[in-house]
Amino acid sequence: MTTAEGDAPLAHAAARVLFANWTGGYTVPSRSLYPHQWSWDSAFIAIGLRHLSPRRAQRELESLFGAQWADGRVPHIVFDPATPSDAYFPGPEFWRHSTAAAATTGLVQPPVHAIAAWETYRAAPDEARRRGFLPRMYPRLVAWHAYLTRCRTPSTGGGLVAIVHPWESGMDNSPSWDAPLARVEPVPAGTVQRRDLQHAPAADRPTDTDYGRYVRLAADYRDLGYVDKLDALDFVILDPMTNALLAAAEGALAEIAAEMGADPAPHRARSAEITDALLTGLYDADEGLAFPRDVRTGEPIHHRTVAGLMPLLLPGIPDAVLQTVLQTGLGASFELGRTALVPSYDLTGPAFEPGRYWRGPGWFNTSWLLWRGLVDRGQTGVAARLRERMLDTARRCGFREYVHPITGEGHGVGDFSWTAALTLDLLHRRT
Ligand code: 9WN
Repeated sequence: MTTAEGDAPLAHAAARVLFANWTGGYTVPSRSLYPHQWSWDSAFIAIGLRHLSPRRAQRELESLFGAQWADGRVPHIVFDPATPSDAYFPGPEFWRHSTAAAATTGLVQPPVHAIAAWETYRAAPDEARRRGFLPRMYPRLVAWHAYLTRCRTPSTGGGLVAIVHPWESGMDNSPSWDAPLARVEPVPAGTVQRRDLQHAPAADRPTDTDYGRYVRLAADYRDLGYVDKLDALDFVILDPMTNALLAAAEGALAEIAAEMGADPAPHRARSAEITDALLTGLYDADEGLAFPRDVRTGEPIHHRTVAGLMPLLLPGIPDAVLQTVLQTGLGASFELGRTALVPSYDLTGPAFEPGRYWRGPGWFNTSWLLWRGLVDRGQTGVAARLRERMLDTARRCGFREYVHPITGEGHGVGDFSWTAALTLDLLHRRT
């Protein structure tokens, strides 16, 4: 796989970011704002890194799974012991948990890892076989998905897995979480140390009140010993992106199992099960997209966000659903392929803010996931347009964390790893 000649400067610039953010065993999302290893970031990073160094991409995932808990969960942050513990808040002292490998948080992030492992393997199968990459990763990936199924499936959730904190959605500040968060008492202002505001403008980041609520929820979960007593937690949500990714990741596990001579059938069956549960429990045919469901109230949360388009990732999506969700994506709320990046929140919605963290800006990872879903579902025309817009934006924004969805103006930090990694992947893969 090679990039076209004219794209060489962009490919080199992306590689420079990934090399600068490589720590020796994994890649930090950002040297300033996020100086540790993040779970779903590492999966996206591996997807790009495999084009530069398949071995580093393998190590990226192996290093994350080296901090996997005994119960199978893959922590959302693995703390770098060499980085001062107050460089990021909440740091290791707050979470109070260490595995044999490192101090970690007790939360998780969306399960993109099996997809990343399969793509990483396919970039250099011989090297991967020599290093025993799949035999090492497969049981760990199985244990990770088993944790979600065993511990995160609420009895009233129709078989879907739940998240217990906005940070677990990856779309931390989404308007979808406003109503469930309103039930949460923020910790007193003085207990939150906003390290993030030293690196990004306050207008791009969550408010102090929301931060106080994030910290309260995390402290409550920690004080329960990170035991998933789903009845005792305030924030328990069935999120469409998490579940669509789990269905797609089970599809990737089926490919990995087949490659290793193991039985792929249980993974295909699980993927189909989650797909059915998502279409029954979260998809709204009249609105043309999926909504999260609040397990505490049993009600859907009617905000139109990019997560609602993620049924496009489902390997077994029925054609009628595919066409409907695609029309929603192309419509006024998301303008898919016509904006700089796919907006994280409805362009016409009441809570739309084009510069604030997950309340409107476009992000490379969610846009890439939709691109990838469209390619896999054979929607190559729309996928090609989306890819062109993403590459234009990457050329102009300096690998920023997120951008104004229409103008492409950069927000958040620069030299952000998954922006660089996914740009590189787009350059290497024609639609
Ligand atoms: C909390 C690292 C992470 C991403 C998330 C993004 C942001 C952290 C924060 O940064 O979250 O996990 O401090 O805001 O929302 O998706 O994984 O890049």
